[in-house]
Amino acid sequence: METTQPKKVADQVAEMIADAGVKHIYAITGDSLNDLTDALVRDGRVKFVHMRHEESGAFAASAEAQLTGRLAACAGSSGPGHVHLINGLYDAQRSNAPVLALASTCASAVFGTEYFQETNPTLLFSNCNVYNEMATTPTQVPHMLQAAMQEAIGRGGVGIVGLPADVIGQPAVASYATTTPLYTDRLPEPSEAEVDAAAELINNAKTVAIFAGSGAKNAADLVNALSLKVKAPVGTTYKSQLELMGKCANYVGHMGYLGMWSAEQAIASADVIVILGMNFPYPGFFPADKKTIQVDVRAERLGRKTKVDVGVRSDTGLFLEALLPKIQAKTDSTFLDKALADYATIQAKFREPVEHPGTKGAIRPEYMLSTLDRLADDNAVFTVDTGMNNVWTSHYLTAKADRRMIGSFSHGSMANAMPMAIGAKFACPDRQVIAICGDGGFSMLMGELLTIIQYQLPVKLLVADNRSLAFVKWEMEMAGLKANETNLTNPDFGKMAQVIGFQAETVDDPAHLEAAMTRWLAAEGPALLSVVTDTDAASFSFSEQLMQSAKPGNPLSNFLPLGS
Ligand SMILES: Cc1ncc(C[n+]2csc(CCOP(=O)(O)OP(=O)(O)O)c2C)c(N)n1
Ligand SMILES: [Mg+2]
Repeated sequence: METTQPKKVADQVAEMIADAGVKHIYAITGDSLNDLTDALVRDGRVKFVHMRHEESGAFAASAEAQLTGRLAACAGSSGPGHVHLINGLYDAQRSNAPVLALASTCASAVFGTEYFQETNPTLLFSNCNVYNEMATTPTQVPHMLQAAMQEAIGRGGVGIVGLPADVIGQPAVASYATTTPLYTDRLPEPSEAEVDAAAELINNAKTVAIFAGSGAKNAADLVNALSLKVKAPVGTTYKSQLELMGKCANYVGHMGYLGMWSAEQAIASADVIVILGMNFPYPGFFPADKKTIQVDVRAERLGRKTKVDVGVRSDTGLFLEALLPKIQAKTDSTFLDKALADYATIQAKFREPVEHPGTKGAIRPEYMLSTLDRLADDNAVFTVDTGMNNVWTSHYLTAKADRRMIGSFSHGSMANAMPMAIGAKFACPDRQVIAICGDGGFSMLMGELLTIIQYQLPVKLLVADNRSLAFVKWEMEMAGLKANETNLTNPDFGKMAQVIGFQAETVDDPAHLEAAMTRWLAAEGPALLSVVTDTDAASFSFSEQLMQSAKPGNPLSNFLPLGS
């Protein structure tokens, strides 16, 4: 029996998301969102984080959800307010981050009249959601909100509810749907027949290689056990490398667009490939003439990136627990030794730009990242902008005790690092949170510097000031084009941040980098370090030939430091 209560729809929404365990909603208030803002503040359980750009709010919610595994929320007001959410929501959806997005919009009475700020959120967000509906009556709101939250949690993605201005202020309609969303710990198990089929392939193979994605992060010890038992090299995605490399003795690098040839060659030449919990965004990296086992909690992902011989819908850990007793140990380590030696060759090459850290005005970014790797906390959370920083972080960040790295790994957006650091710091106030920003990405959502100051968030911003869209410059050069329209004219970011209230400095001399970084990491409040890096640095490891033939000034690969 549904009864009308005096409280407003806005109160009901605020209560429901608080009951669902949402801790923060990242948003900018305005017009039709004002009732909700008021209700959230009166309820007091969900903190309203006042961002400077709604896109950043979606990125922040995505980061919080990825770090905690729990629902996070963002909101945008009518028209342009929620239109701004879209890029961050695409990222959350592609990252399987459970995010609730509330899009308030004009009154339902004026839909379709070209009313001021009229947009249709259901159409707008149609390609980046696990649930996407608009309530036009108060009765619908609890049902739609419950469904959006449960879908976001259950399927991992973005649940969207459109809230028109005339609905949000009306009396709420009580409903069973206001129950708290359910998190379920029960994970899918493999069938015995599937495990037997996988075991048979592995036992009959001379050589096996493992490719593990983020879906294997909670089973890293078991991945390691399998790799030790069958002498299999372990490759990862870029996204999962910090989660697995520290626990897998046979780690041979990450694979993908910017990957390492050690991992690619191992996977290309093994008799059997075991793919665990991965959905990296590239096809074409797996040889079709080999036998492949793929394990994923989501059945819909099986066979998406390569031909699969044994497809298993299962949690990786439960699969490996069932598999390991059925596996015969292998004794010949020739294949593994080659892959480990290849990885060691790459690691040795990576030392070159670290030992020759550049010149004044052109600090090698590899040196910057390797210094950061030494100095950052063992449980630091890194957020990484899209661009050359993906190359440097993938080469130089190491796992330590419990580090995490979050980026826009599937959607590939610029400007994600600073807003994600805001969400990460709210989610994990006790951990060191470091945003590794490109100068292009940093300046794209630079208003969030003010959010950081407004909340006095002790996040650490590292800006790689290479005065260019260096990644795109490299793309153009690779394609034989002239690198047009890639230069950036920047201010002294350190001085600029000081004016805003950051403990900040700019360092342009490699000799001073370590001391500056130590001061920056020791800062108690918001801190920014701008590093003037070598705009031409390009040390790639995706091709053995390219890496071995690298030379100074070669735009495709200049591993050897200029002037050495
Ligand atoms: C929102 C968005 N716009 C454009 C691109 C295309 N793009 C990818 S990387 C990149 C350059 C990034 O420059 P910067 O942040 O300075 O990083 P750098 O590569 O110089 O280290 C661009 C323009 C993108 N991925 N996302
Ligand atoms: Mg740049």
